[in-house]
Amino acid sequence: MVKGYKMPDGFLWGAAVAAHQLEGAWDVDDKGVSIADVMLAGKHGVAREVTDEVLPDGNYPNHRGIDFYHTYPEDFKLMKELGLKAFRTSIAWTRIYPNGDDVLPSEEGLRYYDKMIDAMIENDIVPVLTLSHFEMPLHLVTEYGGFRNRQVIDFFVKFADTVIRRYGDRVKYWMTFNEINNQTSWMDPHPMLQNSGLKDYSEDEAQELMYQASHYELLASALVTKRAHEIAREKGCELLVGDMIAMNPVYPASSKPEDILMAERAMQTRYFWGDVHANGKYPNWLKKFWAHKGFKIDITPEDEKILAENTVDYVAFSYYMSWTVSDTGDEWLEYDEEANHGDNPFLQKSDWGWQIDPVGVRWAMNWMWDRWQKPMFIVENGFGAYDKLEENGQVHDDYRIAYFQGHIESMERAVVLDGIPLIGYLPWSGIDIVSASTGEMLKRYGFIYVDLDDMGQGSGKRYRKDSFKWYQQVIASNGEDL
Ligand code: BGP
Repeated sequence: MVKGYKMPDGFLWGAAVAAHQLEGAWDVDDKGVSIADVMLAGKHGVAREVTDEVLPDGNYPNHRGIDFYHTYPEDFKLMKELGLKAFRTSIAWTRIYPNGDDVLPSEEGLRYYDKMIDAMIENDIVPVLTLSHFEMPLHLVTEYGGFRNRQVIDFFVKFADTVIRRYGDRVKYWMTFNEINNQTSWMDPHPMLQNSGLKDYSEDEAQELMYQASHYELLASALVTKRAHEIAREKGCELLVGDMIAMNPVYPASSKPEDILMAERAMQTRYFWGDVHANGKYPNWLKKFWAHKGFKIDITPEDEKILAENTVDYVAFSYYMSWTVSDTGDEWLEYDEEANHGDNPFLQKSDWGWQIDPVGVRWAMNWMWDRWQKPMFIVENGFGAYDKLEENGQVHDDYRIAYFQGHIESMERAVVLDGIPLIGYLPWSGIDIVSASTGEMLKRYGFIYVDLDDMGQGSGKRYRKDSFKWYQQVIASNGEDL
């Protein structure tokens, strides 16, 4: 056993998931089709394909998920046994507004999340909600072009207003867009932009569209923060809105000054979304870069005012791995994940090639704190692996325990030794769910094993892995026994 540091009282130990990766029930009740519902399964090393309609013989693992839509009452009992104090999930926008531009919300959809939230609270679990976790109604993409269209901001704010008003008395922690910065690979854009035929554009055109859509998302995020604060005043409750950033520290490949400069620009490029969210303005280097590329981004003075006046209450982030870059000789330091990335000789990788770097958690938390000065919330961290269910129903996932030991230890040092305020730690994913990037079920992250394979075959039965007992003891000791 590793000796850790105790976390402050009230620290939220928990777990995190996302609606489209576990609920299943993709077309029941009033639900409309979301962009996640038209993503086919990939497999190890093969990315998921995106269509713009549901194909009759398509393989859509998230159509079934782990059937959490129906099983959540039992699953939350297991989470309580695990000792979770908080649970992060997302609201499927299409259960509330099936097409996104509907006049009225679905009462059936609203009632569903009423029950789910109540079930968490009955099990002494604090709900943490993401408004858009890689999801939006497909109709908004096919009819309006997704977030490339300013009009879509209003639909998102309306959706947010509806659910924050409805659940605000019971849910204090909200996040707008999951991993908003995961759209820096221009040709493999964020799901917000998918189905928009971006592959027909040149790399520069796609990049410009990505920046434009990002601006509208950032504006939507600021307007939701504003609205949530108004609702909190009206209702006399506390509502906190955070952004959600995928944090991958980018290190220089060597101590060569050019590599160090490139790594810093990679960090600036990956995290300007955080600058806007937390500091309320775009960095100068980015405006210069847009001008250099000839990009014309629609940002009005009124937009800038909204961004400046409505910064986030906290910075939520996911952390899985770090990256390494080297210089390309480009004077403008244009960062290109494909061209600049290399392996870090000091780190091991997971089966999916993700570099395992516990120390990076402490590095990243210090980097973000110095830059943004907002309380932080780790809302994802975990180890995707192939697990084996033994005949006696046990799963020996010591590799997952080792991953968590290292990462939690590093997080605790950032809190206790460096003095960084941290609201909680919500590892991904508590229970096995469908992988977002590959569509596999066999890339497992949970403390609870779910007996389903990539084709959705299996009993669906839940089993406690070895890591379940281990995490129980971490929570019970408030982080001291790792
Ligand atoms: C994050 C996403 C999650 C989750 C996780 C693990 O990027 O926010 O939705 O899935 O990564 O990734 P994957 O499922 O692709 O292994």
